[in-house]
Amino acid sequence: KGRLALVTGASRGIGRATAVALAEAGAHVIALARTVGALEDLDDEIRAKGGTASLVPLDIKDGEGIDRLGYTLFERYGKLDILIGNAGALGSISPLGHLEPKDWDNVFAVNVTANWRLIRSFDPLLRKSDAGRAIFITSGAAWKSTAYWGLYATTKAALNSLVATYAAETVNSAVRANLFSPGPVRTHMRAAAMPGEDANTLPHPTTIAPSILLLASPELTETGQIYDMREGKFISFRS
Ligand code: NJP
Repeated sequence: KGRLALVTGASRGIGRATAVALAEAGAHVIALARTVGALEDLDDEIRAKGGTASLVPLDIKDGEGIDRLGYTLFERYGKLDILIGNAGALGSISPLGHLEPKDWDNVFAVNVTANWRLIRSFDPLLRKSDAGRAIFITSGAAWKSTAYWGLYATTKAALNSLVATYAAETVNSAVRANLFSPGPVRTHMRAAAMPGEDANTLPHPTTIAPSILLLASPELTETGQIYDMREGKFISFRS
């Protein structure tokens, strides 16, 4: 309650459900994505539920835009309590030899570089919170070696390493940084990855969001871990 949360990729899917759940729990949500209409729709839903949000229409690849958001939030609030690095890109599911360099660069920019820019800009604000929480959405693909998933999997493995490093750098502060692995969820990205799959068999994003909120709680002590939604517990990626 009364906490300030930034959610990237808040326009649909897991990010949108998380933004709504945070607002319902009393946080003011800064909702970032590219699609303005979908952000406005999110704002309507949050207001209807008695919550508040600020909308940030931005391409997460715009590093200077992320920096400007950092300055703005610092001036306005002086801190950030919760950072949810959720925005993600899938890229092509193709043999490594068939991937296009443009696709490779784009998926790295969204899944890895943008999350580093978020850490770079928001680490000082998270440290100003009495319980800064950074949560990044990874994927089990990172530690499986599945043919044709190499681009997405490699970016999520890099994200895991990035967040583990951030956790190590903040271990003596009040900041806790963890990864969240949702397993298959009924979203646009999953439908793009697995055309023909019966989406009704998959959990809805609204059933995932409460577990993400657990990682945002001030009582959380773990850091540098992966919370596996399907196992319902933290798994260490050093094991
Ligand atoms: O994806 P989707 P999910 N700049 O496609 C935003 C991971 N995950 O909810 O910009 C700014 O419905 C996009 O907004 P917009 C996955 O890797 C999923 O499934 O308006 N925002 C939208 O809000 C990802 O990290 C599954 O197009 C950008 C959001 O990102 C996270 O969960 C399994 C952007 C994507 O919504 C959320 O994915 C798993 C940009 N350049 C991990 N590019 C699963 N669904 O099964 C995209 O293990 N966005």
